[in-house]
Amino acid sequence: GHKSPILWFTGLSGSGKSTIANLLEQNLHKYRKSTYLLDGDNIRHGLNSDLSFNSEDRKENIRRIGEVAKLFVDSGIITLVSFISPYKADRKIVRNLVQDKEFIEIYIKCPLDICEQRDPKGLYKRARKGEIKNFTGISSPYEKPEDPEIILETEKETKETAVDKIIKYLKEHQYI
Ligand code: GGZ
Repeated sequence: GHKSPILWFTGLSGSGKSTIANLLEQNLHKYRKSTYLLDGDNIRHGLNSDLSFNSEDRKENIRRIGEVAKLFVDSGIITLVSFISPYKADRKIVRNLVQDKEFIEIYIKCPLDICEQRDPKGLYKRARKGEIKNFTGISSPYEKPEDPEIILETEKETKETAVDKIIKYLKEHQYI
């Protein structure tokens, strides 16, 4: 089988990245796999607490996260990474940091209007009022992945179905 991969989740705020990544992590533990989840809670509040949401800082955010994810992969841990990561070029840079089969891009696809309706933290509402600048989808771009390994459509499928699809992929490609 393959070495431990980076499972790179990308998508809009409110698309469901963290929900699916968390559920996937629980599921992988049933397969007795070691995992680690990098997300806003443990990175944006710590290592990257000096970074904002302008394009330059988002680029640096993803660069550092990529380097950290690479270290985890070297240690043999399945590394789940959940950030908007809006720029194609930045995701490409991370992909090129590791071996071919070690980067699995998972596009959490969900229309902006649905993400905006969900608005679990009220951030879209604040962005529309201009209280948050550079908000992805509103006042800052999101560049869709062109050729992701996996696409999950969270307005059409449950989180359980989405996780099952990832598990199926990992089995078929002999990661688990
Ligand atoms: C987008 C923002 C912003 C702006 C704060 N734009 O839904 P959330 O709250 O929990 O997830 C979003 C998170 C995005 O941080 P990332 O590190 O994933 O972004 S990136 O990969 O682009 O660097 C959102 C919150 O932070 N948030 N301000 N302006 N999301």
